[in-house]
Amino acid sequence: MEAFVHQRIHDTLKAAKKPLLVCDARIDGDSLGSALAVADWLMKEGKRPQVFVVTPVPESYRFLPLLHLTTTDRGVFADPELDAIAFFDCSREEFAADLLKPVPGRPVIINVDHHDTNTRYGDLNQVLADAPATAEVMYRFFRENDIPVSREAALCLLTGIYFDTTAFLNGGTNDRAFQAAADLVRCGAKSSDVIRALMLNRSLPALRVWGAALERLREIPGTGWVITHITRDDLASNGVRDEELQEFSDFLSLMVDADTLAVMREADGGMRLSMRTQSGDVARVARVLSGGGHVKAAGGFIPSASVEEAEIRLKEVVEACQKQRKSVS
Ligand SMILES: [Mn+2]
Repeated sequence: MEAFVHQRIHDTLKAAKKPLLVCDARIDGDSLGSALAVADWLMKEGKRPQVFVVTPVPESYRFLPLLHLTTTDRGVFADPELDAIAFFDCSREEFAADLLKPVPGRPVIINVDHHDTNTRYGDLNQVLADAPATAEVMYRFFRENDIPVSREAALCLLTGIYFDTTAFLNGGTNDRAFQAAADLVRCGAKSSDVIRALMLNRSLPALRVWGAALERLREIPGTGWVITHITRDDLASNGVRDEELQEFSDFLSLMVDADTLAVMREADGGMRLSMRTQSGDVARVARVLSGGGHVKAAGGFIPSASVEEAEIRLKEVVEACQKQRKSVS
């Protein structure tokens, strides 16, 4: 089935006169890398695909090729000539549905992802929950369809795999991540370029915000969870953009001697929650808190709450989930 879907997606994109590639609402190395790798192939097929991004591509991804194909113009969805729209790493159906509202024709909707919470909203769905990254799904797409992987496409796909596995450190890292990465390095992707750009080059102000969050680390009593928070003021007073903190919870989960941790960030209308676990299941907690994700890495949202209120609400949900789990096992 997997190979069959890869072929169908290949045939659809190859036949498309006006394909549109879409990155997730929160641009990250995985959705962007996957879309740009496909863009690289389609360019070589003589097409000029557009890559839709909700917000401008963050500075840290400037090393990627083909960024001139990206657009933040929602008008691209109103083009009557669109005949294929491919979503990469977009697990939330509402996000896709909202973007698709102005589409006039009936393009084929392609949905490539690795989040188990993905509802398979496309006409063609390649959702592989055991894949370490959507970029790894796309790596197999290239191999399955005998598409040559250019140096540029290899760099894009390796970026996706590095991003989602936090450079092979987090719980989502598996043999497939290493296998794909080895092959992509053979195709010319430079591993050190990706690591430096994505993982290491932190600005001093961003590290100061990390410092503030490290100082606030505390346990949620009786749950085994460790929590911290980042305020709007942390970002504003240091002149740090939200995107510079993207991997903070991944790094923290590697450093802190606790099974599960949560980072709360003040956001519009409430607290955004990023959770990581070694042996638990944060996807369950995320589902209760209007979020989603993977068993070991998930996110949620607690509306109109202060730090203290959000922490109380999180504790309630964690305890309820732990109780449920005990009664099941
Ligand atoms: Mn991903």
